[in-house]
Amino acid sequence: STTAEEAPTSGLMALGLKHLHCATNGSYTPVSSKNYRSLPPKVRCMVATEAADQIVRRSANYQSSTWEYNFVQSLTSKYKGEPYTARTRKLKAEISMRLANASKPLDQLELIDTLQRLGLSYHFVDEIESILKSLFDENHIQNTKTANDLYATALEFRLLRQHGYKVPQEVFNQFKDEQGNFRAWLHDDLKGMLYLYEASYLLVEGESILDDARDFTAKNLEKYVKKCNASEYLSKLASHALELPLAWRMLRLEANWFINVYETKTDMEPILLELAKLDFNMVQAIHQEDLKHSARWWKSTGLGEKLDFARDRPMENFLWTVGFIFEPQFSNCRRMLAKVNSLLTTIDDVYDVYGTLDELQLFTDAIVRWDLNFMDQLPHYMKLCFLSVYNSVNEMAYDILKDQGVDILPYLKKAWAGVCKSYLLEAKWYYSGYTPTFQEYLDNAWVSISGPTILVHAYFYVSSQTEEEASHFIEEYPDIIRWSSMIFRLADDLATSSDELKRGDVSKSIQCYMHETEVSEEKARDHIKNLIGNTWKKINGYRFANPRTSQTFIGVAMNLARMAQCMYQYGDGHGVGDLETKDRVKSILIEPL
Ligand code: 0FV
Ligand code: MN
Ligand code: MN
Ligand code: MN
Ligand code: MN
Repeated sequence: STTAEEAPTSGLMALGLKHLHCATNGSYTPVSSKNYRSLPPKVRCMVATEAADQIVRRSANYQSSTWEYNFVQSLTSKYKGEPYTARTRKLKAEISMRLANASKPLDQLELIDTLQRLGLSYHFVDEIESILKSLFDENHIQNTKTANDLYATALEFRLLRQHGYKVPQEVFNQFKDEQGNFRAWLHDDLKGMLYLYEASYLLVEGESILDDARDFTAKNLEKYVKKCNASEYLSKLASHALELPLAWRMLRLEANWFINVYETKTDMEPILLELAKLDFNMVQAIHQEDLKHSARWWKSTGLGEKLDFARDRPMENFLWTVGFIFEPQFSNCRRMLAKVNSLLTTIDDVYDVYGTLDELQLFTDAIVRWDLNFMDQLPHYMKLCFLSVYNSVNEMAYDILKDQGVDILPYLKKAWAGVCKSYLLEAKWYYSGYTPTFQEYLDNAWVSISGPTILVHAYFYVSSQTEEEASHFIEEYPDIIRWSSMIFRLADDLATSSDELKRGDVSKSIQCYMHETEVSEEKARDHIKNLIGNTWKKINGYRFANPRTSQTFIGVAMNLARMAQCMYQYGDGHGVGDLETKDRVKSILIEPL
């Protein structure tokens, strides 16, 4: 695999240039220096050989934070304490009874589905597990004659697969005719079609029945959505599903959306709605405290004020953590990950926007050695970055050492060294005007998106393990880390690479693919979208193949991919922050239901 040390250092480095910097705003600045002639045409930069204080650096012109510090600190919620916990206890007990006493499996499955969509299933983990296990053990889905009921089959299939039971895709063969086409009468079964569509996203590589099912249902649902009354319950679910399937959606946002839709359902159950709203608001109250804590920490670092070139995004960085893991008991994990996200966002801008290649090399060395002695070589702004990473990460390692008796510092250091080396390699590519092959790019880019760094930190905060288990698991990053980071990377490139290239940045997946295959940008984007779909199949496969791996951790890894698809659904929701992100912050973190 590619490492920073092997990075191409030809081009500029060979010219012996000390400082090479792009003009601000990514605008083209003609350079008269005679050294310019041998630069690759893609590098449109200004050469500054004079003193360091005359360096002209790139700028991303990021807007300042949308959210005032004082506003964040003023957030409060009344959904705390006894009257609310007592009420939820009562409602939960009633719903548990219902789960146990439902007379037919289909009733149980429908209740489980509704609980999941309302964001409530984490309260009923054991009950749901035992229901699904017994349905799986008795081979219910194949023994029941549900030949006419696509809806029931698809629902059971999806729920079982979501919970790690690999029921065979062949259960859908009964809905196909002799030619292998889905039967004609299914076109009128909209509910069945919708449920088959959602179920088809639980596929693994090579499952062509499910691939076909997705194409077939997508096509028909699209027709349906166009001609139907958009306010109907089923229409709402269908157009929502076509936009992004359930399996790819960020859990909290989906719960918030579904609670509002469920309220309009004619035969909705008030007890479920009441618990859903109450629980959402109580969880939001906990998230608000985590957010306030994270924002205070970010302010205390001073990085947002001192580093003008970098994104100042405490709210967005925290929102990601709610996407990664929302359950109330994981406050520590969210607070820790908000720090990791903020440090990564800042340092990513150091490498992509502000730093000179010489500086970046020094910074990478300091991180790789994890050595304070390297500090005095760094420019002032990098001292701030280095020491804040060094202190924060050492403190995280200390927390785990104290609480679990395991020394995780080697793994955390390795994760930071890895991401910084991958950042440096991209910087070298950029400054030398080099366009990597698509594969060469991806081999580095799943690391440079920061997914592995985030997930390594998360791993130790969501599952407790012995030193041996930990080293075994994390020594070679398990595939799930690679796949979910890959989705993160591809989703990010789809949304951010246009701006990145305008201001001056390395070619991203779309450009590398276009360069290599000479296809149009549209074709390249389609290719990337397909790749995202295929990578999800690998994630699904990983889950079925590794039932003993911490399910919480696998959940976080999947949520990383989901959160990326959410954040970049309509553009750069992280960097530009005031798109849909603003509404999402409001509905998840600010406004109770
Ligand atoms: C994405 O920005 C970004 F901010 C990252 C990867 C760092 C922090 C991660 C989280 C907040 C979850 P950008 O598009 O600039 O990333 P690349 O890798 O394309 O430079
Ligand atoms: Mn700033
Ligand atoms: Mn960047
Ligand atoms: Mn970057
Ligand atoms: Mn990007």
